Amino acid sequence: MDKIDETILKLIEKDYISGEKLSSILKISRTAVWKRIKKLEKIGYIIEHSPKGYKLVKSTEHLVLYELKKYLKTYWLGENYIFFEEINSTNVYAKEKNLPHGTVVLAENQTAGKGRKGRKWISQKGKGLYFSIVLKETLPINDFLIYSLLFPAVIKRTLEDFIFQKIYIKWPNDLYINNKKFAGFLIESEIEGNEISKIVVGIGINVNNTEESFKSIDRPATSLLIEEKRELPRKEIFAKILENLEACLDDVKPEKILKTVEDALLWKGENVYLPEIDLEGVLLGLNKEGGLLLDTEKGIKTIYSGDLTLRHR
Ligand code: BT5
Repeated sequence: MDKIDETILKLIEKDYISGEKLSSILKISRTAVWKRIKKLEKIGYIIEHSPKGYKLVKSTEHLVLYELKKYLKTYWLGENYIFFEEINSTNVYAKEKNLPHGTVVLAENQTAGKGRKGRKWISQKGKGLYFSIVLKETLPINDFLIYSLLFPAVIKRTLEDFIFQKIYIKWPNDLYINNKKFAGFLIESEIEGNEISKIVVGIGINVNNTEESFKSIDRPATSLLIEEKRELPRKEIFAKILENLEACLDDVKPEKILKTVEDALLWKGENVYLPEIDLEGVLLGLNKEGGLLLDTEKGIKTIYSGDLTLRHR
């Protein structure tokens, strides 16, 4: 979409406007007007064609910039916004290109969405939120864990304003409702010396995803729609997420992040297992760096990375 498309939408939003009038206002041919109307319809705008002219009936649900701007109140986060109807992976794109700090890349669909450690993220076109944020800040490597906990903490708090259910955080950064995962984070960084110089935060949230899209997923999965039994407003949710993330990134408060994660920690007090290091123990909570404390047979251990599973004794 470009400025001409946006002008067409503004004009046909209020009243019927003929192709002839649009062509004279925009100084393009009537065929060009028609082609642009067709293009807008293709991205989901519903437009009435009548003898009186064109009239916008319903805006698209797709998160094109024109729609996002109606809700977005950020200063720098998303100022550079890149939208795709479909892409392999927003993280791959954001890593490959030299994009400025605060860029947000969103796709309505991903054909090769990435999870951590070579795993896959399954997308359903137009139903979830699949986006990547580019941050070009220097950060000491030791602060990385807390920094990466900021994203699930803020998104949990934001989403809870839209839903009734409690959201749990499966350390380090999956979001769960009723013991099923509905959001995941892929945080990839570039390191120079002992500092991080670029971070790409990939976020996938099942918003209005339906059950059949989870068929190929090997673990329990859910969406906000399934849990809340109603459709949720993707545009408002997305804008609010960016707004809250920007506020927290401008003023990182480690204690607040830790408290949010600790209060929402999935499986706290339960027996968990980390297969990669063959370690089992009761999940106690977090230490000051955001590491996980486990009460094991060999005493209290702190874990800084890994994938937890629940293990009943
Ligand atoms: C994650 O990895 O959860 C990170 C997901 C990040 C996705 C975003 S979307 C935008 C950006 N662009 C990308 O290409 N990726 C990011 P991990 O913790 O490794 O979990 C992956 C596992 O979650 C899979 O092996 C499945 O078991 C499960 N899974 C896959 N898709 C899912 C979905 N839609 N909902 C719930 N679980 C899913």
